[in-house]
Amino acid sequence: MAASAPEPLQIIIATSNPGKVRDFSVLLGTDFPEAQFVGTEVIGGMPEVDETGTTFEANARLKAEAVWQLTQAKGGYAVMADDSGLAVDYLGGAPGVYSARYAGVGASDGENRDKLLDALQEVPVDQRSARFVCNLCLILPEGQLHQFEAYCEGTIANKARGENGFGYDPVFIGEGMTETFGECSPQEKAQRSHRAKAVGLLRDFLSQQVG
Ligand code: ITT
Repeated sequence: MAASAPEPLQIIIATSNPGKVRDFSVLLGTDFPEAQFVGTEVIGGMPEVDETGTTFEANARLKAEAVWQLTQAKGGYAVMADDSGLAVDYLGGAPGVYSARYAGVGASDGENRDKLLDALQEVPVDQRSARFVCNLCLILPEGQLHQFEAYCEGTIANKARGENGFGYDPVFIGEGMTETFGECSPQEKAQRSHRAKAVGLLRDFLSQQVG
């Protein structure tokens, strides 16, 4: 009798950010024969997690562990959490892990962007370098933990441009580009973003696990 194909790994994407979900839907759509990605609805929604870490790695782990604990009643799920943000050199790496709450807890993306543009007013283009950071924390059903971190270099624009993406996309110009990520299509962002590169590392890992 022919051996049956292994079941794909079911991976819960542990985020409450709809912008990340949209990015992941472009990035995870193809090329993942080893895995199936599902939302947090399978565990009743994303829990509140206090992001008390001072690194992207620590906060990604806090989120992944909180969701992994909730899967234990059902078993069988892997979990992937994303902690990400923008590090601006002129600001000593700020907003960094505080990117989502740069203008205060509950601040909108627009308020965070305005605060950043204010902080960089009059700063010349050659001092506006920045990078997006993405740390993905994967916890396998049996509890083994793996983390993947990637970066996207760029500069901060003088004003917000474009309606696409989320967060700081309208003020971020990727290296070698003239448009902001807010002016790029989701597919163009997916060719170069920090999240795309981290997903590439995850893809390599998963294919080695199975291969
Ligand atoms: P979850 O914790 O539920 O995933 P969150 O928005 O709180 O959602 P983070 O703590 O990782 O997630 O904060 C990420 C922030 O960094 C996000 O709110 C944006 O402001 C910014 N950011 C991260 N990736 C980005 C991207 O691809 N484009 C624009 N801004 C991004």
